[in-house]
Amino acid sequence: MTHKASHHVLNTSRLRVFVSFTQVKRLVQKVHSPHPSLNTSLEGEIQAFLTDEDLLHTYDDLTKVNPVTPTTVLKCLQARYSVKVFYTHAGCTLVALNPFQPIPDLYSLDVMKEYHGAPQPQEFKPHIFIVAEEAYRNVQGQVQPVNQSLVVSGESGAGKTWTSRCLMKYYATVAASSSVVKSQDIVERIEKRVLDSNPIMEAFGNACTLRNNNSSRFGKYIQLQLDRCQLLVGASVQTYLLEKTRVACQPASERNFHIFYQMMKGATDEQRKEWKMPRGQRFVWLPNYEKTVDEDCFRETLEAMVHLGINVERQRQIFRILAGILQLGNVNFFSSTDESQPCNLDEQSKDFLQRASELLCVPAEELQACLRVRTLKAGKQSVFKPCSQAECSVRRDCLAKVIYGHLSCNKTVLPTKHSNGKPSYLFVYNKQLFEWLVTFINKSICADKSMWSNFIGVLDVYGFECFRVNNLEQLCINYANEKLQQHFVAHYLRAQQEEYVSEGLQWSFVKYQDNQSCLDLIEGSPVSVFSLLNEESRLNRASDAKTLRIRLEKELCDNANISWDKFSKEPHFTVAHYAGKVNYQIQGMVEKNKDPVPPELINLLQRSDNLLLHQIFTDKDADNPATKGLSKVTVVSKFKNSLESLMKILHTTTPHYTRCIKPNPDCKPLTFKKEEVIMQLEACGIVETIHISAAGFPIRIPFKSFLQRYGLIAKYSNFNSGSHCLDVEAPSSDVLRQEVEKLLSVVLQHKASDPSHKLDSEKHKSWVHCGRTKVFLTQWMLDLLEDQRKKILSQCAFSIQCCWLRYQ
Ligand code: AOV
Ligand code: MG
Repeated sequence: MTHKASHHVLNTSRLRVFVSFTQVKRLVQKVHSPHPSLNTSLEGEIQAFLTDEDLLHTYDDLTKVNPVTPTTVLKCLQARYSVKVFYTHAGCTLVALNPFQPIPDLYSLDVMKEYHGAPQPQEFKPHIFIVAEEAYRNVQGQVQPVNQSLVVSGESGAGKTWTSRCLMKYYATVAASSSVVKSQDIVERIEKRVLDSNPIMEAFGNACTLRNNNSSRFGKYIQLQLDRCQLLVGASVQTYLLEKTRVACQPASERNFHIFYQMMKGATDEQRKEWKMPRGQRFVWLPNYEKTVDEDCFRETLEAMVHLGINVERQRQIFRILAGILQLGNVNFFSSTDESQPCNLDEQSKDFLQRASELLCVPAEELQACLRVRTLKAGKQSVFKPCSQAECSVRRDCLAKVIYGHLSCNKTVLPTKHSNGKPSYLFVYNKQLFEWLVTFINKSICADKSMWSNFIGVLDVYGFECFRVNNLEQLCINYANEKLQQHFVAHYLRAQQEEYVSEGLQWSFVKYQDNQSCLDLIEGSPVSVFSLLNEESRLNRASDAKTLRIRLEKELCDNANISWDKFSKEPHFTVAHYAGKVNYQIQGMVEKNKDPVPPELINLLQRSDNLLLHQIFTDKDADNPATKGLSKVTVVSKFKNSLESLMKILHTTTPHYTRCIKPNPDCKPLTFKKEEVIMQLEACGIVETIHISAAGFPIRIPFKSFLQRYGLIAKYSNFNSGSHCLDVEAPSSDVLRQEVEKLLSVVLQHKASDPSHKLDSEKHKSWVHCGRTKVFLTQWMLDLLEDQRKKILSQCAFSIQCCWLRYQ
């Protein structure tokens, strides 16, 4: 064949031919908009004429892209995005591209039913509902029931919270039980309550940031509790480190938590009066008030509160507290000319302080005194020392944070090492208005342990963040993302490869990026960023930022993940995270880690006439640091411990990973920026995942369990000359292995006899492999086995019925 300019070279995996350009164009158009009269064989022929590039958008699994490189994967995702296909499998993970625009009917009830009802949902177009359904079917596992975790990851604004909501809606629909819960005279179906927990938690825990208008400022792991019939009977929520500094300090161009804006925008005239918020009143702690975001929906939050049983009186107490916080933000202090005297307040500030005191139900003079004067105890005597202007502002902010962040008492017990070497237990308090709500929500939706047998957990944490200025909050957020990445690497990449080798499978190792050294840098022992930060927090030095910077540089210089810009004036350090480099400011980090609360403030709040405030701050427990004042446990220690418990739970479940990708930094609808996407693909190791998955077997079942479940196929199958009973109790792995191989050959023979399926007997080796102790299967092979098992069971049921009728 000679090459002519007017002809086009088509290179497909199936054939390589020369055809005229117009011919190709016509065919391509036909495939892209198939005509009803186009019969399938013609469609098949056309497919054969198309280049790999033309077909890219049809690859529903990235493992089909050939060769798998970051560029080909990127092209495939881009091609799919351009035809509005947002989900693509990447072997064992699902990649979800954010459309940044509602897509009609993508998540409708009918679509849910379709995926739920399908015998093989995997054969349908990739969708988050496939992941949901797979986990749902896995709970009543092929081998044994097992808890499932749906881990949704991705950077800020990628779509994690959206995806988690979709997952929860799916289960609330397909696993709906008829159970109702009654509290506070409200009878509500449990599914509704579970879903209603979202708007409340998002109102109090989400905010508009530079990266996402509805950015989660806390992490959450929600366990959906299922009974033996697989019905949703309850749920429980665990939350992680709320970024409470946002209450009193919002980064430039960002906003405070949604709830404050919802109140301001949705209040009735009567409420405005009660909350002392006249129309037009501006609050310092409500920046970017003009910006409208979809989440400013007060009505929805209120309705959800009612459904969950937060009665009107409780709601009143909550909103008065929130209004009090806002008033506090407008109080300014001015240095006194006489240093021995407390700072002054101008008339306006006095007015706001008065309003705050009324809303928080504490005496105004005492509130003023607490903010301006420090009480020092010297033996039995008290010495009073006026605070500087800066100290007064810190105290004001601290009061706001302690209220928003310490309004509930949620006690966790953590094992610690006692000085005598024996473990002792330390009480850690996560007290937050938010936590109070979470505790309340849990009471409202959690089922009794006797009612549920398994759970499906949905994990949605804050995504990786890199701002111009990053501090302790970003360090914690990015550390959480490192932990999740490690779980992913350990679970899918490392474990899979190691198991192949130990089971004797032919396997060439795929190199992947292990983030252990970054985690060692952050949390390792004996020396790490966290350990040095904790030590500096304990030592209480005046020049903490400077000494911390010197110590970090000296003691962590061996770790390649940390670096410094020698010319920077501000003390800082740079960490090379798996998702990119982040520069952290050291100034203020030690103080944030200590999170100190002046005892005078706690003392004041204990005397509040607001029942909710009073109740929390007068907790009788002697160990309660809210009542004692200073908490000895640092922020990073608490966070590390809570993440470790999360990891323990994740390790006991079967994980399903969804990687959300943010296709452009400006959250523009249907806009795909290659540079943005490729960075995310590389950071999360998607290419390595595809390499391993393409050659891998996601399902592995020990020989004995395999024979116990599928042995009946060999016994009852027509393909077995003379029914063959498999020896499940065979003593050695070798014998069991032979039995498994026999069974597999029966299954494949059976399939080969099916005229609608062409079976390449050589190819079956790529679907199944017997290791030393386990069978390794692709999803396709597992579905085939399940299918045959089901058929045999229904045949058996039919025969039994016939026998019974005859017997009658
Ligand atoms: P995140 O949870 O990953 O960020 P979100 O789930 O809040 O991100 O998604 C950001 C925004 O993208 C949402 O508010 C929606 O407007 C839009 N979006 C996401 N997924 C979809 C979808 N499938 N269809 C339509 N719009 C979508 V952060 O919480 O910041 O890490 O801390
Ligand atoms: Mg989120």
